[in-house]
Amino acid sequence: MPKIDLTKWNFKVWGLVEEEKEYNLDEFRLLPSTKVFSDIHCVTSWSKLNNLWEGVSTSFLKDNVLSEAKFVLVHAYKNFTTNLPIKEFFKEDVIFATHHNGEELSTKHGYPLRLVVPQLYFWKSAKWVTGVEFLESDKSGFWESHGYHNHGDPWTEERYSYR
Ligand SMILES: Nc1nc2c(c(=O)[nH]1)N[C@H]1C(S)=C(S)[C@@H](COP(=O)(O)O)O[C@H]1N2
Ligand SMILES: [Mo]
Repeated sequence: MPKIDLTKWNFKVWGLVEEEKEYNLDEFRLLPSTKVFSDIHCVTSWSKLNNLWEGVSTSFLKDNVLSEAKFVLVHAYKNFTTNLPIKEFFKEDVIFATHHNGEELSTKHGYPLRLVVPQLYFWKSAKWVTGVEFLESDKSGFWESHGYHNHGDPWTEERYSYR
């Protein structure tokens, strides 16, 4: 688990955007919050149903994104990254979560902020998120460049890249 100094915590938005942005924790907490009820599917084959996530919808970034942007690379502490098509990133249930089942995230599960992408395998749900980069062409994230599937749809079992 990363040691995070909350006074220096920053959420950055860069790449194909009209304006690069940075939010400190107080600024991020002022963004409109929402709740999402969803399931977790892990590539190693467990699922955890009925999770209530609370946080900020990815849609708050939409107006700032240039039309050339087609992919998103999500960045987290310790250089963890994960990639997804912009369409998946802006699906309605995708949120930057601060709370799970009514409680603030624990450090182990991504405090102070994690992404939750319920329609894809859980490795795409980056914990300890530090920002998002908008890209024209796809760029593999950490697990995606170590043998996991680039897309990761649990319903068609897109687990590994050799598929
Ligand atoms: N920053 C970061 N996020 C991450 C990971 C990681 O190693 N680092 N692992 C991913 C994987 S493989 C899974 S299964 C889930 C686990 O989330 P949990 O610890 O809340 O169950 O986090 C995902 N997000
Ligand atoms: Mo995982």
